[in-house]
Order: sequence, then structure tokens, then C-alpha cells
Amino acid sequence: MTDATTASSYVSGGESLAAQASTAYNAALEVIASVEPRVAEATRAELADQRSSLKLIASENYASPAVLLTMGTWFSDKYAEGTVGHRFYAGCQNVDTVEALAAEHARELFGAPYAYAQPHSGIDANLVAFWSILAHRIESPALEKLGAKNVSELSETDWETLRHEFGNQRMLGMSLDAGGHLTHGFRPNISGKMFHQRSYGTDPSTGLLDYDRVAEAAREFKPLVLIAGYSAYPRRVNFAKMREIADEVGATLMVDMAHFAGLVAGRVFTGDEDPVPHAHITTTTTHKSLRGPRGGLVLAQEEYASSVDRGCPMVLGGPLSHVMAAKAVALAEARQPSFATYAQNIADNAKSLAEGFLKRDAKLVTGGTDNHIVLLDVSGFGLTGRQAESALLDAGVVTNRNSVPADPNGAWYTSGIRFGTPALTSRGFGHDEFDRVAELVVDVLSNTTPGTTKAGGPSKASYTLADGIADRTKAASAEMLEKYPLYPGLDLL
Ligand code: DSN
Repeated sequence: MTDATTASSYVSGGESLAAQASTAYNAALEVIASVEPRVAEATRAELADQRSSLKLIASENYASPAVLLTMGTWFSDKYAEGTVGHRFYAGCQNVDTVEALAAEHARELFGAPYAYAQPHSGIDANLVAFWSILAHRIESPALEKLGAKNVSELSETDWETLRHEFGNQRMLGMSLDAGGHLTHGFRPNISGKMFHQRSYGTDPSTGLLDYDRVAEAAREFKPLVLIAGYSAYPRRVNFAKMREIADEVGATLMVDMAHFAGLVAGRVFTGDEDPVPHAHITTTTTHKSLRGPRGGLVLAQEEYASSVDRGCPMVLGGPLSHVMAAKAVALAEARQPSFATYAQNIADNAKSLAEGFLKRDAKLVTGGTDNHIVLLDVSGFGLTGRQAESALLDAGVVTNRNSVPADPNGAWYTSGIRFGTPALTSRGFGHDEFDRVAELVVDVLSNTTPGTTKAGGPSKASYTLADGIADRTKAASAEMLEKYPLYPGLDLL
């Protein structure tokens, strides 16, 4: 096992490991090129792009070569619907091994009674959680009352009644513009259609979560599911308080920790800030701050285990066994002590980035950060999020635009840019580099002017970046990126 602190150390962990990874990738690219050379070329180009840009998308990271290589195997060819030891297909003994390992590492890492490694993504993990909550809270008691073992035994009338009840439950989650996720009850999303939904926002004057207001909304709305968690809220959440609110109104507390799972794994979030002991069900992705393969994971208290276990095939298609194998490898990496150092660095670096913006008079949602996200309100630069995102990309700074609370520009143009520190922290960036990143971003945005529409009005999309700024920024970034190379020693021919 190699040191997992940074992308420099986890790949170099020895020059011989980097040399072996080079051999593996060069051979793989040759085999791919013999069938479709354009895919091999795009794969090379992607590495070059990732190596040469400032990756600040809060939900992205760089997985280790061990994780990446694990995904490229014949596990991809195996069907394995069902659960470990109870499959709908023969010959799943090796899939059982890797799925059991992924679940064991997840339970140990997060101190969870039960873990389910099959979801293909975070949205799938959330769908499994919704299904599990409805099955446990609505279907099981109904079947018990009617003396039936499963829904096939129900009369048409009882089935219709159960379907009606299943489809008429309530969900309370954080609103999208306050930093919640689409799947937390946003109306256009399936979650907002499966459930009667209501959302809680943040305090308009501080941008912070107001637990009294959440409690008030919960008392009034009486949801079956209370969701905590976020994808663009730059602060920590008190999950013990959220559980108190859920208990008071008889709701199931579901926490979506997709964004900050790495900070939980690395024990940066502990006590009331650790969702796992407080939530009935916790969902996550494995590829963001957790730095694993692209995928999802569900953790649950025992009472929800059997319904989560039926996630496939009730909600999910056949598990991606090659990805479950990579989850086992990534979770093993995250159990190394060096991962805790990495996680702390993510949070420290976010503070450095926020301070870098604040000292240059930029406006941040909530005035700062205490997780891995910094949400910059770009209205002070006279720009929409869309203009800012594009100008930054021209200068080699990869971010994504994001709504700010009560955003006047809506979810498409937005007024914010979301920054995250997990990826560049993996490369080894520290305080000075993140301060420099803030300086470069402010320089680009200060030199961007909004365009006009054909009719002569203000455009929300077009912009002009002053001459020379893109090159100047790229040169400054290149200096830092060269000092902290991505996958050092991994040389493609
Ligand atoms: N797309 C993810 C993000 O960027 O936060 C959430 O699903």
C-alpha cells in the first residue's frame, strides 16, 4: 500500500510503481488503438488536459492508478444482480469477493452498521435510499397488516391502496439555490415527482442554515423523509440537530454526503458533523472528495439494511462489478492514515482560497467556508456565472457556474462560481498555491467585460476577456502545475 496523501505520493509511492503504471497504460493504449485509434487519442488528450489545467470543480478529483486500473478488467463482463451470496446468475463467486470487500471497507471506514456498494452513481444511491425508506416505512407495515408476504399476494384493491400510499409521501430537503441537490426534491427531478416536496433554504442575511426554520418547516409539513446534505453549500452541517428534527416529526433522516464523504472518511467532520451515526440512511458518491471510482454507495442503520439490499434489481440494473472492485481499492486507500492528512488539507486549502478571495474584495456566499467548497458571487464583477465560467475556462481555470441563494439569474446563467479544493489538493497544492489561484481568478474576472445582445441590451452569456489575460494566467498556472505534477513518473509514449 502506498502513501495516499497526494497524487504525487500515491502514484510515485516508489518510482517502480510509476514505471509499472506507465507500462500498463502504454500497453492498454496500444491495444485500444488497434481497434479504434481515435479513442486512444482522446484518452491521451484527456490526461494532457487534466495535467495542464487548474481543476477546481468541487465534485472532481484524481483517482489513483490502482483505482483506475482496477476498472479496466473482465469484471465488466459479469452479470451479478442480487446480493453477495444471493445472486440471480451463476458464477458470481469472484464478484462476491470484491463486493464484500467494498462493503467491509466502507463499514469500517465510516463506522456504519451496513454498506451497499452497488449504486452506479450518487443519483442511483439516492433512488435506492428513497425506495428503501418507502419499502421499510410504508410497504412492510402495510403487508404485515394485510397478512401478506409480498405485493404479489395482494388483492387488486389492496394493491391500489398501497400504490396510492407509496406515491403520496412527503420529502423535505434543502433547496437547489441554497446548495441542495436536484435529487433532494427539486420539482423537475424525479424526487420532486415521487414525493410531495417542500424545501428549506438558508438565512437570507447570512446564507447559513437556520435549524429553527428547518424544524418549523418539518413540524408544519410532516415529511416522511428529511434530507440533509448539499452540493454547493460551503459550510458544515450539524447532523445531530437534523436528527432531532427528524425524530420530533417521525421522519427518516437521509443524509447525502456525496460531496464531503472524504472529509467524513478523513475524520475532519466528527461528532455532530459526522452524518453516519445520526442518519438512518447515508448516501454518497465514491469519486468526489473520497477520490475513488465514479460510483455510489449507501450506508444504513440495520433496520434499513434488508430493503437497501433489494436495491438491485428493484431500482438498479446489474451492478458494475469492475467499479465495485475499484471501490474496494479506493476505500482501502481511504483507510490509510495519510488519507486523514489529505482530508484535512482539503479543508485547510479551502480556507486559504476563501481568504485569498476575501482579501481581494470578492464576495463569498456565507462569507467563507469550512468545508471543501468556496462559492463566489460574481455579480460584483458585473458578470453572470455563465460569463465568468467561460472566461475562466479560456484562461485554463476549470470551474462550474452555480446558483447563489435567491439567484436573480436562475439556474442556467446563475450568479455564482463554485470552487472546490479536493483535486488540486491531491496534486499537492497548499496555502500559497490556493492564494495564488484566488489572485489569478480575480485577475481574470476583473478583466472580463459582459457583452451585449444583438438588440443592444446586456447579454448574460457573451463576454470579452481582455487581450493577454488568458496567456498570462495559463503561464502562471503552468508554473504551479509543473511543481505539483499529476501522476509523476507516468509517462505515455
Ligand atoms: N454533479 C455533482 C456536482 O457537481 O456536485 C452533483 O451531482
